[in-house]
Amino acid sequence: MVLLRHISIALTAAVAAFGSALFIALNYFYRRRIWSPDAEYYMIKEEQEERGKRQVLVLGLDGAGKSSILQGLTAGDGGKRGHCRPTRGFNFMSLSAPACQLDFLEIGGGEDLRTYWTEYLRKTHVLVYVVDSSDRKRLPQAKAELHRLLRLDSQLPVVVLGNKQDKHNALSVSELHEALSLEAVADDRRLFLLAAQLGSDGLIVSRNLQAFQDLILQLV
Ligand SMILES: Nc1nc2c(ncn2[C@@H]2O[C@H](COP(=O)(O)OP(=O)(O)OP(=O)(O)O)[C@@H](O)[C@H]2O)c(=O)[nH]1
Ligand SMILES: [Mg+2]
Repeated sequence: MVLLRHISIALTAAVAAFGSALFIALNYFYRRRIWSPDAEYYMIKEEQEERGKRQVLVLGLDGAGKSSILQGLTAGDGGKRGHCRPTRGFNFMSLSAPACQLDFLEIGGGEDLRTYWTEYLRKTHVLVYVVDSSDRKRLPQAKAELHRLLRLDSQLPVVVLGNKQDKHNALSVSELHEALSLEAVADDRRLFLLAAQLGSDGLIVSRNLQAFQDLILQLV
């Protein structure tokens, strides 16, 4: 009888000790995994930077020419170029530079996809915002979306590409500057507006493609 009581006490103590250890272990495990947006933000950016990768987010209204520009960036190096279908999600392209790898990520510009844009801002080193310079009717919308993004991250460097300069009704760079209210952007923001169009052998950016790539590399 006495022996049984000892066994029962020993068992109870063992269960209690095991329970406490489990409780402490679970507590430690979950405390380390509490989600914090800031922590995640810095972790992702640091991880990318450690691996020598920089993310360039490519946004703009549907039809602005984002996918074509990604294709056009590599066309000069023998990359293929052709008609792009509307992006129904994401589109990804990498360029290897001597110092780092540039990961270009396009998110489709359809109205339903624009809600995802902001989620990717935090992982991004440079924003390339593409505007169809000939789509005068939708320029106010393009401007509103751009300024929404600018308000969300006051530090992010931005390159605005005034695309489709080959079209007869395209706004010039100075007209685009005004139409997009870029004079209202804070002076300390690193923001550039460049003219662009697609040529038969790839993307043509004001000055030249190398200057565009060098600019991105300076900003990342
Ligand atoms: N004339 C002219 N057409 C262009 C130029 N750039 C793109 N396009 C055309 O514009 C259309 C839309 O181009 P996309 O690259 O698919 O546009 P997008 O911004 O990726 O559109 P979504 O993926 O729907 O958000 C295509 O028919 C392209 O061939 C340009 O510089 N000049
Ligand atoms: Mg696209």
